[in-house]
Amino acid sequence: MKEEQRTLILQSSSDFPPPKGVKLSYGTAGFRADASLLQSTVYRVGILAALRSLKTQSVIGLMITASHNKVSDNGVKIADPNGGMMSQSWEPFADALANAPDPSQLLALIDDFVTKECISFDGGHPVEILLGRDTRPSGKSLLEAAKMGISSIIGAVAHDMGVLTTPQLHWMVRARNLGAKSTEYDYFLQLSQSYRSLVDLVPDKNKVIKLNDRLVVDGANGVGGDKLLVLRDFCNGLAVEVRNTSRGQGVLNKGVGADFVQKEKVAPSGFGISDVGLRCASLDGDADRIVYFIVRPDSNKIDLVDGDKILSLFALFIQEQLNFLKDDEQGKTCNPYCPRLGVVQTAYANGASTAFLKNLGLEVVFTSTGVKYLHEKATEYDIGIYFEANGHGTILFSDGILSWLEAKKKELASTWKGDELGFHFHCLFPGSEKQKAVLRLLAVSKLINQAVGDALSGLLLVEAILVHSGGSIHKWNELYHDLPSRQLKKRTLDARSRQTTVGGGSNVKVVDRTAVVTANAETVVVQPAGIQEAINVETAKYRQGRCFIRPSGTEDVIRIYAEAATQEEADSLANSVAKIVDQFLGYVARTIGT
Ligand code: G16
Repeated sequence: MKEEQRTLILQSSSDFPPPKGVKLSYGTAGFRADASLLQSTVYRVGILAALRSLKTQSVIGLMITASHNKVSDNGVKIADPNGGMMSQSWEPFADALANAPDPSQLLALIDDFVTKECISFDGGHPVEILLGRDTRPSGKSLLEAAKMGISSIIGAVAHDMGVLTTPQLHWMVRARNLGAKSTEYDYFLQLSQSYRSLVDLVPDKNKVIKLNDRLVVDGANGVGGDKLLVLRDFCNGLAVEVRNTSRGQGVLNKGVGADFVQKEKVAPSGFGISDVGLRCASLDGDADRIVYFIVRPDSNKIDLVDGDKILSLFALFIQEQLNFLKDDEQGKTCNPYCPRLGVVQTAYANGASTAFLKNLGLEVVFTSTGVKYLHEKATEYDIGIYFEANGHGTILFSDGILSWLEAKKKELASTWKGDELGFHFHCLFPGSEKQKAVLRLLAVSKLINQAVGDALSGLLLVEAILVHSGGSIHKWNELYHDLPSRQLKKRTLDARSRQTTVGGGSNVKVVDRTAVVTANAETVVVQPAGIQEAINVETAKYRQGRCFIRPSGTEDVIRIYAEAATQEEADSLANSVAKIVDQFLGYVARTIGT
C-alpha cells in the first residue's frame, strides 16, 4: 500500500475506536450486537467491503441489519459478487479486523492481508459498494460509519441504496455483476412479471378458486411489509392485506415477525379471532424469512406452516415439472439429461418433513445452521432447494439446467402443433404440458431470488403454486404432520458482564456460548466433554426423541431443540437438556420460551 493510503487509514480509523472489553465475531450472518457497540465494527467492515471489491474486481454489497434480533441490536454483513454471503475464507480476517485494538494494529493487519491476498491498488477497476439498511433507528448513523470506512480506501465509491430488505440488496449486487438491470424497480418488475407468468400457466379452473382468496401478512413492524405493499401494486391482482408495517406504532420484531411466530407458535400482535382459518404469513425484520400460519379458534394458538412445509411445497412443484420432462428424455437414444434435484436442510428440520421428502424419492442432505452453508451445498445440484425450518431459503438453478431449459423451450416450440390441430387448453398459454413445465421452471428461476433466501419472492412462489394446485393452506398443511418440538434458548452473559455476580447474588462461574463446540451438522456436541453422552441418555427416555444444542451465531444464547412423540414429551426433553446445559456450563441461566 502507498504511504498516502496508509496515512488515510490511520487518520480515519482513529475516529472509530473499538468498544473496550467486547469481542465480536462474524457469526452466522455477519456481526451482530447492541447497536451502541457497532460504530467501529461497521466502519471496519466498510474497509473490508472495499478490499473485497478490489480483490474480486466486482461490486460488493454491505447491509446494515440485525434481521430477527431485537430493535436495539444491529449488525452488518457483506454480499459477495454473486449476491451470496461473503466467502467464509475471509471471515477470520473480518474477525481480526473488528477486534484490532488500535489504528496501528488495524493498519498492520490490513497490510499483511493485502500482501497475502495479492490485492492490487492499481486503480484498474472501479471499487464500488452498494449499501443498504433496514428500518432500525440506529441504521442511519451506522451507514455513515460504513461510508467512512469505504472512503478510507482511495478510489472506493459507496452507493447508498436506502432502506431495503436484505434480499433486495443481495439481488441488486448479483444483478449489477451480471450486467443486468439492478434497481429496486427492476427487482419488483422481475418478481411480478415472473409471478404473472406462473399464474398465466395455471388452468383457469384453479385460478377462479384461488385468485380472490385473501392472504394476510405480518410485516414484523419492519421493512418487509412496506416493500410488500409496493410489490402488491406491481402484481396487480394479488389479494394481500399487509399488517405491522414499519409505519405503525409497533416495535420491530416485538411480539411479531417470523422468528417470534415460528419459535413461540402463537399469532403475532395484530392477528386474532377474526383471522381464524385465514391464510396468514409472517416476515422477519429484514424480510429474508417467511413462515405461513393458520390462526386457531382457541386463544392465539396457530398451526405453523414453517420453512420445512414451504420447502415441501416447492419440492413437489419442481418435481412435478421435471416429471413432465422426464418421459421426453427417457425416450431419447443418446444423451438423455436427468437433472439432479436436491434438498438441503439443517438439524432444525422437523423429522416428519425429512421423512416426507425422502419418501418423494428426493436426495436430502444436511448442513450446519446458516444460509451460507445451505446455499453452498445447494449449488451442487442442477436444482437445489434449501430451507431452514425458520423460513429462510430459496431454490437455486445451475447454469447448466438453465441452458437446457432454454434449449428445450426452443425445441418444444418448434414441434408444437396443438394450435394447428385446434387444441385449446384452459389457460392463457397454449402448449403441451412439457412446454408449460419448461416455462414454469424458467419463471421460477426468475421469480425466486438466486442470491439468498427472500421472503417476498418466496411468498409469490407459494401463492403461485397454491393457485396452480388449486389447494388451500389447510390442504398444504396436511402434507405431513410435524413431530411435536420445542426450542429454548439459554442466555449467556455478554462479554462486559462476564465474571460478575449473577444468579440471585451468588458468585457463579460463567462461560460464553463458544464453550459449546459441535460437529456433524450440529447434531453432536464435542465440547464440553461428556455433555453429548448426557444428552443421549436423556433423549433415549423419550419416544421418537431427538435433541441437540448449539451456540447461536446471532444472539448471545445457547439454543436447545427437542422433538418427541407428544408436545409434553418434547417440552420435558427440552427442559431436561436445559438443566444438563446448566450443569456442564456451570451457569444457572434463565429459561426463555417455555
Ligand atoms: C440468520 C441466518 C439464518 C439462521 C438464523 C439464526 O437469520 O441467516 O441462516 O438460521 O440467523 O441463526 P442462529 O441460530 O445462529 O442465531 P436472520 O434472519 O437473523 O438473518
